[in-house]
Amino acid sequence: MTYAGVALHGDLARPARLSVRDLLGLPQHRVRVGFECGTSGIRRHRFTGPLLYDVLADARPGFDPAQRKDRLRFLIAVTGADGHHALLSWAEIDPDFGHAPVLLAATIDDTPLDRAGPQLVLPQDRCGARHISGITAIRVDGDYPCRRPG
Ligand SMILES: Nc1nc2c(c(=O)[nH]1)N[C@H]1C(S)=C(S)[C@@H](COP(=O)(O)O)O[C@H]1N2
Ligand SMILES: [Mo]
Repeated sequence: MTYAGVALHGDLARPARLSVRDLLGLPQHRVRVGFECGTSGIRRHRFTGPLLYDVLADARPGFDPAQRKDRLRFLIAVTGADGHHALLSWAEIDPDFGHAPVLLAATIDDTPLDRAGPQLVLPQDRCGARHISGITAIRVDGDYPCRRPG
C-alpha cells in the first residue's frame, strides 16, 4: 500500500495532511541514534527530517503562544499504520520546557520513507518503543480531563 500522508488533526487552527515529500521540504535535522529493543537488542540508525515541534507549531495548536502555562495541558498522540501509538506532552518538545530534539523523520539510513511513512525519532529515549514507524496520524489535544478522584 502506498503511503497516504500523515494527518495532523485535533486542536489545531491549521490541520493538514503531509506527505514525506512535504516533510523533506522543511528545514532538515540529522541525527544518529542507538536504542535498545526489549526483543531484538541494540539497534542503530541515522535519520533526517524536520523537528516535530516545527511541524506542529506550523499547524497552530489552540493555545495562546504568549502564555507558557497555557501550553502545559496539550498532549501529542502519535499513531502508526499498525495501530502502535504513544503520547508525548507538548512541554516535552517545547523549547521553553523539555526542548527534546524529537524528529518527524523523512529518511532512515539514507533511504527516503516515501512508501513506509515518517518515523518518530527521540534521541533522548534509551528504549526504541516510541520510535513509531509508518506514522499515519498525529493528534494534538488540549482537553485532557484532569478529574479529581472520588
Ligand atoms: N509502527 C510501529 N513502530 C514501531 C514499533 C511497532 O510495533 N510499530 N515497535 C517499536 C519498537 S518496540 C522498537 S524497538 C523499534 C525498532 O525499530 P527498528 O526495528 O527499526 O530498529 O521500532 C519501534 N517502532
Ligand atoms: Mo522494541
